[in-house]
Amino acid sequence: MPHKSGFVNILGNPNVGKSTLMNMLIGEKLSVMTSKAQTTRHRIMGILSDDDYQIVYSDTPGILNPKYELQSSMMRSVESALDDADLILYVTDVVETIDKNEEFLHRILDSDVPKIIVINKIDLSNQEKLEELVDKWHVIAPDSNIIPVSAKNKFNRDALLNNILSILPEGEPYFPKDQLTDRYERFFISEIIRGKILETYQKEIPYSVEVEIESYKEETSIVRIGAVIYVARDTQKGIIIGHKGEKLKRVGTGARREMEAFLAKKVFLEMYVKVSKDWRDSSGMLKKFGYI
Ligand SMILES: Nc1nc2c(ncn2[C@@H]2O[C@H](COP(=O)(O)OP(=O)(O)OP(=O)(O)O)[C@@H](O)[C@H]2O)c(=O)[nH]1
Ligand SMILES: [Mg+2]
Repeated sequence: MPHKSGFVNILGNPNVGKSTLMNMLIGEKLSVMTSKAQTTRHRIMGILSDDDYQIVYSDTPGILNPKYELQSSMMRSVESALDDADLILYVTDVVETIDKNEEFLHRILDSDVPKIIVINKIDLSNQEKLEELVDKWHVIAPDSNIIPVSAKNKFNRDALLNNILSILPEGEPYFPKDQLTDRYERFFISEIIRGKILETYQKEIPYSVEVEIESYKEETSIVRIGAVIYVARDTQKGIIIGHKGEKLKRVGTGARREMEAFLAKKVFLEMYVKVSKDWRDSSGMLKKFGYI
């Protein structure tokens, strides 16, 4: 069998389960998944290799109309994923209405790149409703395959994988076969903390935070990590820390546990909070954080 390889880019509206889907497909918890929209901020590659193929998935931020510079940068990474795809997985779910962000959907449907419509979260639906939804998608995207899945329950993974493989072009691998992603450990460490912040705080806070790993020292039996949590306003600092520092402590404990599982090593984590006024609109700060 000739070797197949290609870029499979995962696109869709916020919160439909793109990151959960990529993690299910590669079998690793790489990309942060939370119940809040706009969890993913960067394009993140997850590579799945076998003897006969290499699939380079890209998880991307959910599609939105940018209101500040950070969101514009998030949308640029979505645009880049439209450009270099061999195959697009357009993820929707059983909850959202089809007309959400129709304009972008039609840009995807009108492009020459092959696409698969992935209907996620079918565990929340029933047979009858799902059939209706699949019928609707057949009308909107007559040239695309439509695969219902439950990324959370790993339901229909094989059907989706086989479909992807049947469309993937022949070619040599792009990356070494044991490579899992294009990002370094530090990135995932900072994402673990950001994920805990998304889970712990409400309203504007999760969207006003960025995490920077200031130091990372690996010793024989422990990894020592120093992290800075940036917020956009003075008042947000107190909210992050919480009464007697309890909230931040909770974030730290949860993050440390997850890091220990990820690194398979004991972790000592130190964090402090810094105000960087309106960093989401500061090109200098966005550059520092790797958005531009
Ligand atoms: N019931 C159910 N929930 C799911 C499924 N897949 C994902 N979710 C949930 O949907 C929410 C969003 O999942 P994410 O994977 O973070 O979604 P996303 O599309 O990456 O979101 P953004 O990065 O914000 O654009 C989380 O609470 C997931 O647990 C599924 O198959 N069934
Ligand atoms: Mg995501």
